[in-house]
Amino acid sequence: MRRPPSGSDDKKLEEPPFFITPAEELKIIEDQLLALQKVLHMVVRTSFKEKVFWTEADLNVLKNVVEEKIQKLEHQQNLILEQNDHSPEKWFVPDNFKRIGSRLFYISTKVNVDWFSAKAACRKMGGQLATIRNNEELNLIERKLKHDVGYWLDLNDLDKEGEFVTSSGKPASFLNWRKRQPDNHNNNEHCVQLINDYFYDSPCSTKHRFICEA
Ligand SMILES: [Ca+2]
Repeated sequence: MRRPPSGSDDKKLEEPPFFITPAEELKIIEDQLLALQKVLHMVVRTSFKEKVFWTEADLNVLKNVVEEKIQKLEHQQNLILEQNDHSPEKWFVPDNFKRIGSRLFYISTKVNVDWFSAKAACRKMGGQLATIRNNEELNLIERKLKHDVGYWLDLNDLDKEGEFVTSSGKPASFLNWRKRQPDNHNNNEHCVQLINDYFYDSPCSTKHRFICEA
C-alpha cells in the first residue's frame, strides 16, 4: 500500500492528494459506474416527448458512449481486484487442482487404488487426501462426483479403533456417516470413503477413486 512521504505540514500542502488506497479507488469506480448506469437507464427510458429533443440516433450514440465507459470502468475494477488478491491459492495451484467453493481439489477419474496409494498420489501432486469441512463443501464436491462410485477421503481410524482422524492426526471436524456406519465390518474397516453424499468406513485395501485437496 502506498503511503505519502513523511515531511512537514507545509510540504504536504504543496503535494497533490495522490495517496489513494485500492479500496478508495474501487469506491470511486463504483460511484462512477452507478452514475453511468443511471444515465444509461435514462437513455433507454427516455419518453416519446423527450425524444423530440433527442433523436433516436443521438440516443444511440449516447448509449454506446455510456456502455463503453461502463466496460472500461469494469475492466479497471477487475484489475484492482486482481492486483489486490493476495490469497496464496491464487499464486500456487498444483496441476489438475480446481477450485470448488473456497478451496482447491483434485478428483481422480478412472483409476481405482487402495487408500495408501491414494494418499501417496495426492502427495505426489503437491496436495493431500481431502477432508471435507462442512455440508456446503460436501454439496459442492458431490456435484462433481459419479453416482454410486466411492472416493477415498483423508479420514481413517488406523491408530485407534473408532477414532476417526486425518492423516496428520487431527480429529475429523466434519462427518456425514451413512446410516449404520461406521460399522467396522469384519473388524477391518479403517479408511473412509465417500459414496453418494455419505461417509463409509471401508477396508483400506479396497480400490476406489479419491479426492485430494491442495
Ligand atoms: Ca463400513
